[in-house]
Amino acid sequence: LLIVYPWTQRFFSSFGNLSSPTAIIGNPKVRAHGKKVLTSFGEAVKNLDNIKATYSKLSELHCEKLHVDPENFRVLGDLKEIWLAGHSPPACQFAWQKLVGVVAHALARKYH
Ligand code: HNI
Repeated sequence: LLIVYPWTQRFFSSFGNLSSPTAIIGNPKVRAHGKKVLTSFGEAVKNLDNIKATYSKLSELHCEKLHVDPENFRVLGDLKEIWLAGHSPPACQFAWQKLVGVVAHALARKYH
């Protein structure tokens, strides 16, 4: 996300050196954050029947504190999908597409 859509770097000014793809890939804060984001996708899978409540605090954070354009949620999901396309069967990619839609919608909830 930070490499393909460099304008997203403005949200991560506290992460230190994001000056090149190598710097981004080697940045421990970026790696730790990526783990947090993927962990939250895991929470979504465990709570599909209660996704809005599960993502309520995160939606508040991204909407009211960070003011992240919700379009970026889908962008992040699409990038992960591109990665998956080279590493998993079509059924897995379809499931991921569905999950990204659910998570992006739940994250964007506080914007409405
Ligand atoms: Ni996001 C923090 C999950 C998309 C910018 N984000 C988080 C945290 C989780 C998370 C989890 C950690 C919260 C905490 O520490 O309490 N973010 C997600 C998920 C998606 C997503 C599941 C997408 C589907 N976040 C985005 C996007 C941007 C974004 C697209 C910006 C372009 N997120 C942030 C920023 C933070 C953040 C900025 C705070 C980082 C920090 O630690 O300062």
